[in-house]
Amino acid sequence: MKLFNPLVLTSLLLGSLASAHDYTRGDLHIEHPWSRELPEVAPSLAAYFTLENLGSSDDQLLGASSPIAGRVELHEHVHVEGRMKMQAVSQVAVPASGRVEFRPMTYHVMLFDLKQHPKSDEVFPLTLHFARAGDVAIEVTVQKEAPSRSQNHAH
Ligand SMILES: [Cu+2]
Repeated sequence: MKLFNPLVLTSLLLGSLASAHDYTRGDLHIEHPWSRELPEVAPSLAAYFTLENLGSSDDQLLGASSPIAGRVELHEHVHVEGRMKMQAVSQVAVPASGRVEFRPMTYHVMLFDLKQHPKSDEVFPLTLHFARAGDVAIEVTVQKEAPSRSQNHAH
């Protein structure tokens, strides 16, 4: 007798939602949060999205948290002596009428001490902490490849 596996169903449903998704809180718009699928042994993972501030007041992303990670940091990539390395930053400015891209080789949210390794087409919760907009809960879609530009700006 074959039992239907509810995990498969969940994954199919999430898969159909895995195209562009976005969030709005006040003047703040968060586009298509995503993360690349990584092997189980990966010690950390990175989350990416685009922040758009449609208002006339500056905001700052101060940090983030997730139930799947023991520690979450905001990171940027910098050139140091001709090599790219990443380093933690205490905040990322989201200026009025401005747009900040979190994508590979620029800003990213870095999750450490992982309690789960989400697979492609699954989502995991992430809460972004903003100085003005407050806490915004989003879901990060895990995908095998980086989203295309058109997917990123599908709205
Ligand atoms: Cu990093």
